[in-house]
Amino acid sequence: MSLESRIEGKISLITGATSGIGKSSIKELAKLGSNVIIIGRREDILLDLKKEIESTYKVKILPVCLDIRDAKEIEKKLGDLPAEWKDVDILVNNAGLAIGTEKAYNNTVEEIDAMVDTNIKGLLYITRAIVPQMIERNAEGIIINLGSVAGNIAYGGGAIYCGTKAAIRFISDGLRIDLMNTPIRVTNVEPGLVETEFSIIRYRGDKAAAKKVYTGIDALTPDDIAATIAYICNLPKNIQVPEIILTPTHQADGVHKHYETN
Ligand code: NDP
Ligand code: 8X3
Repeated sequence: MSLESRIEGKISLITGATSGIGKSSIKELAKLGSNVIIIGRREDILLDLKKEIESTYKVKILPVCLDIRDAKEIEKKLGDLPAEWKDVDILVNNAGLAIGTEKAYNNTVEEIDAMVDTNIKGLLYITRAIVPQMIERNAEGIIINLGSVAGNIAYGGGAIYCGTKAAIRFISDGLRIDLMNTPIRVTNVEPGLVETEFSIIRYRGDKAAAKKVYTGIDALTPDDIAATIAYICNLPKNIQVPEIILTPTHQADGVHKHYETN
């Protein structure tokens, strides 16, 4: 291991680990020697990732297939973790999604529920399942929440998604205050455009429309965000990064983007 690691042997838990930023984050944390609990709904991908990461890095991976909207399933599966996996030190609340680009009042009830229940309630359910044991152990825990530039400025066609990311901003800020008297640090990571499956889901499977979002702007990669997450997790224990905004060079904020057309 060339980079000095402060998280070697620690346990990380990443939600939304089957794709994009979450998937890249497994590798970056494993590179630093952290064992990782990986959560998502697609079990086949979780099992493939376990094989791939364990054969590449000297770490253990524990796949936990669950839907973070289901509070009972979270309590059961995280409550039943094997003893050697119970002491989670690093929590990456990454799972999230946007559906559609229509006006907020035209989203279906199912779509509204999917965004609010995953992005806000799921993050809170996971947080309440993990943080108390960090406090009990007086652990130098780290909580990384995936917010977005969309949480800092609203745009039309994204009101619900932007609202959920604004909620994450305030949840992160409040949680940081709640944990001020502990060694636990809380960071809200707020990326701009990152090329992942995110837009395929937003455009309901229309891959051409999704590709257009990232064409002509040199978008961020999931590895860019994962490297930043690993950097924050590996900082000395006296340094907290309350929030970090990362955008592609040609994006100024959640609204202002410059696309090359040629
Ligand atoms: P992806 O669509 O590539 O990945 C999303 C992940 O979330 C998948 O692993 C998916 O796994 C998981 N997930 C979704 N719903 C659930 C659920 N109910 N229970 C468990 N897991 C779930 O997107 P990104 O990697 O781009 O997004 C990751 C985070 O980053 C999100 O919170 C997103 O809002 C945020 N973000 C993304 C940006 C971007 O431009 N891409 C920019 C700013 C923030 P599975 O389907 O297996 O359950
Ligand atoms: C995702 C980035 O610009 O699509 O959070 O809102 S954006």
